[in-house]
Amino acid sequence: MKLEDIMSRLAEVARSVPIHYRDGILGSMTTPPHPLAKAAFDMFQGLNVNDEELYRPLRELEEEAIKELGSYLGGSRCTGYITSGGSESNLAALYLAREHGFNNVYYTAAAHHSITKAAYLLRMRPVEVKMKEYRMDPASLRSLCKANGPGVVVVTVGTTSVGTIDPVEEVSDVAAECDSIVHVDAALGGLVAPFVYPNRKLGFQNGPVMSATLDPHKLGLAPLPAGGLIVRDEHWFKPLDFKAEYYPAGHQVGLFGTRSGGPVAATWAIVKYMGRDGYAAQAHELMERTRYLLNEVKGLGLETPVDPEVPVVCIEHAGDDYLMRSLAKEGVYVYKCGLVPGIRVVVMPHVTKALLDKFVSLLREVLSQQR
Ligand code: 0PR
Repeated sequence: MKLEDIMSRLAEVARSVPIHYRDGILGSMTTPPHPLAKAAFDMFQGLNVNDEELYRPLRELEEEAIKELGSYLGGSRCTGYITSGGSESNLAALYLAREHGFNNVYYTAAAHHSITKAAYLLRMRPVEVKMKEYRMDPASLRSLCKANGPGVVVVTVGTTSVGTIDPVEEVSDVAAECDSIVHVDAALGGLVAPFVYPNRKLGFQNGPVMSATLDPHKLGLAPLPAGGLIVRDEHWFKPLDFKAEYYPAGHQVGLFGTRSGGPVAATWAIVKYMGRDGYAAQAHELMERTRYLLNEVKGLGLETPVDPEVPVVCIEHAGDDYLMRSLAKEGVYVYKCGLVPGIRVVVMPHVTKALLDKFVSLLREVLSQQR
């Protein structure tokens, strides 16, 4: 194929799909990456972090970035690695739990589907815990773990469907009673909740919490793919350090093989640039916009199943599929909530008040046509 034909086909595809900076992407947990993160990504994209003999300094950047992210969740000696996303982090976390002897996976219906997927892949036993107001019910966990025995309890800080936070402290207390451990899925909420609710202990401050998921490619402003698996300490991480004779260093880190230095360098650069203060300011701004949207939604006579604690707004509606498709025709893209009938908006950094206003007025129009 000729270069110009290749370029024109690529341009055609780019025009035919929605792109954040041009269109109304309101339901996705992705956002345009920061230019600094993109530059760092490009510098190291072609190098394999897993070749530690050659690229040890990249692994050091990775460990620094993980330590910083871990500190937001109350960790002080954290290790881990940059994964391809929340799904890999959750899979790796459950794998660690299993290797340390925990076979039951306690989760709620609001947990991300990557949890039940991981339990299935790892042949672990999923045990569904009841919820109260879309949050894990510690009393239900207590009776289930007394009946089924120890396991890994998965709590979510910022649920995918409705934006709630499981009661991490109470759940950790119950987990301790049951000789169980806790994995915190803070894929999205990890860069919001610690700053907006500084008095809550959402992570490693709780003894049974051994691992957490926190994704740089969601609110971290890193390019895709960049997930974060954060582990309490070296001992817990050990099963992810695999022997690999053919590598000069003789071992490799993580569930998969070659790992690009791009996501690692990008994450390190943006985490150092934003830091605790930068992410805190972003979190407060996003929650402010979230409250604005909640108010507008109420103004339309619509409801949310619960008040969200992170920037995820589920707007209840029985005709969610119709709403989603009608909005998409007008260039505004939302998702369905999943857990309850309704449409979901994620207030990501590119989702400005102007974009929210456009969404609300379109929604008003679509609803009036439906009536
Ligand atoms: N944990 C939680 C709490 C999540 O919300 C997600 C993603 C994951 C884990 C898995 O992360 P990865 O997708 O990085 O593996 N939830 C997003 C969502 O449902 C996934 C997504 C993102 C879907 C962008 C579509 C999309 O365009 O919104």
